[in-house]
Amino acid sequence: MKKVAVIMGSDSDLPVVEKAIGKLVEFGVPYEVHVLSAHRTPAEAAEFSKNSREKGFGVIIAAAGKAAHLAGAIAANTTLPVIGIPIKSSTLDGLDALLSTVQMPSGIPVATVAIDGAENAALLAIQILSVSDETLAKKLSDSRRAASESVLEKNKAIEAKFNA
Ligand code: RP5
Repeated sequence: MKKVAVIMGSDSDLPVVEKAIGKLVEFGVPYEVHVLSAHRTPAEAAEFSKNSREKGFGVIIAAAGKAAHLAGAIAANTTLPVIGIPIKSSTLDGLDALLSTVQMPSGIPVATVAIDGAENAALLAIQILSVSDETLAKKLSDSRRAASESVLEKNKAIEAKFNA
């Protein structure tokens, strides 16, 4: 199976990024985690991206806050799918990171999830890998079914309480 690269702009992003790592672990998807910055280590970030396909990665998740150019800078250097997580790490509550991540020019896409949406970033990465992996596809549909059942159970309890 292809690996998922999880890149964050600073180790201060880890508390959010850990939720993506947790999902990858839950689904048994191989991954690597790195701290690389579009601004502080631009050469290393570009180098990693340029070699990512050859190194066995299938998807890259890039998390950054403030003027969050990391996902875009990575996408500029690879044709692998890149998923951006805007991190809420500034006085602007993550809106700065959201716009910096999502507003890519035509030709260089970044699939951007919600501010701090690390879990969805991992799920999207897993869904991309599941296109060519039946076992992963089955795990995803099982997980969706379990989530639905849990909501239906909660609905039953609420209905019993209020709709006598
Ligand atoms: C961004 O700046 C990082 O992704 C982080 O969200 C934010 C703050 O970084 P630190 O100053 O905490 O290292 O590049």
